Amino acid sequence: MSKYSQDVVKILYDHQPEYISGQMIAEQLQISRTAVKKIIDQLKAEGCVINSVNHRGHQLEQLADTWYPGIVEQIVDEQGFFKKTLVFDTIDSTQLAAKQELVGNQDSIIVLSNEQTKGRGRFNRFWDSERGKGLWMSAVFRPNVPFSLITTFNLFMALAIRESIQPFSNDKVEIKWPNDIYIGSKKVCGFLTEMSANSDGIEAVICGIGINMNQKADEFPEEIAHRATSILNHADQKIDRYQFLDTLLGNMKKRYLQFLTVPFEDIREEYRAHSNIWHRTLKFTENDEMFTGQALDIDKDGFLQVVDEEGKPHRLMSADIDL
Ligand code: BT5
Repeated sequence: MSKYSQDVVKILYDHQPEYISGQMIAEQLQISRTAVKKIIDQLKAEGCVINSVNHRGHQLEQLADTWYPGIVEQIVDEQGFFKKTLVFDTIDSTQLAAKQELVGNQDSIIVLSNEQTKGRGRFNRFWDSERGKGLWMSAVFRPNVPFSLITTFNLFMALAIRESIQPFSNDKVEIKWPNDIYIGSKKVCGFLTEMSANSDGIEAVICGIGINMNQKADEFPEEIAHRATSILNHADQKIDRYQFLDTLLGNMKKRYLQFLTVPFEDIREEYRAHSNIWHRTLKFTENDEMFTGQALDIDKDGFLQVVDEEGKPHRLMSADIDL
């Protein structure tokens, strides 16, 4: 791919919905019109929908299913919260890249990749991260708060992710405490929060988010097909990844500032109302112990209050729940 293709796609993006002539692009980049035409043909071949009309030029209608770094950076910059953006075509895990990148600085960072070859969930479980189908992202935050508060960070992020997916889905989007977002009985997103600390306290909080955006129902690997879904499966049209990223970053910023300023208690009712675990018998696994029970409530510190079949109460900070 030509080294100018990132510039050309950015120029087309900035001119939306107007047409821009090949001549003008050529002049801006100081390359030939033939070179511009070649790059535009390449962009079309990789999936960008570009209308090219004689005497008018080119108009970008839709971007390809890929992250163009210049456009991602612009969206992140306009949100005015994250200071650094890394975009990969392929990587083992955005979470690992984020952890490397946070050392020796105080930056808040966004890491995105078109695909992950070793995407990971909790307890080192695999996370299916196919090229061009989802949003595979890690976000580094720098909260200056005591350790004890960090447990509620996840709960604020759950609300941010849920409310970002909802406008794109025709069906109800719900939180499955503590780490999943569901549509109906299937998982559309898994996220995890990790912490890096040093002798001064919390160095960073790293939130890894995997969201299935555009997989068709038959495109998931067999082992997860029965319990995974994508937003597309609940929408009338393909999800515009850039519009989705913009929405998500906006909500993450809003919820993060809320996390810094109000206790979980203030959003507890909202969290409860958007959760899918109440009034049903569930299987819980906590530290290799399995039991059946019902979730009764979430307390002001974000712990789940559960009663098992024998009537014994449990207060859970984290667990796996089978719906
Ligand atoms: C999670 O773990 O749900 C957290 C997943 C976090 C992934 C993001 S992507 C960006 C960043 N970089 C990474 O390497 N990770 C983060 P957990 O609750 O442990 O769920 C893992 C389980 O979900 C697996 O054992 C599968 O059963 C299932 N699973 C795997 N891939 C899936 C997918 N794409 N959609 C739905 N379910 C999936």
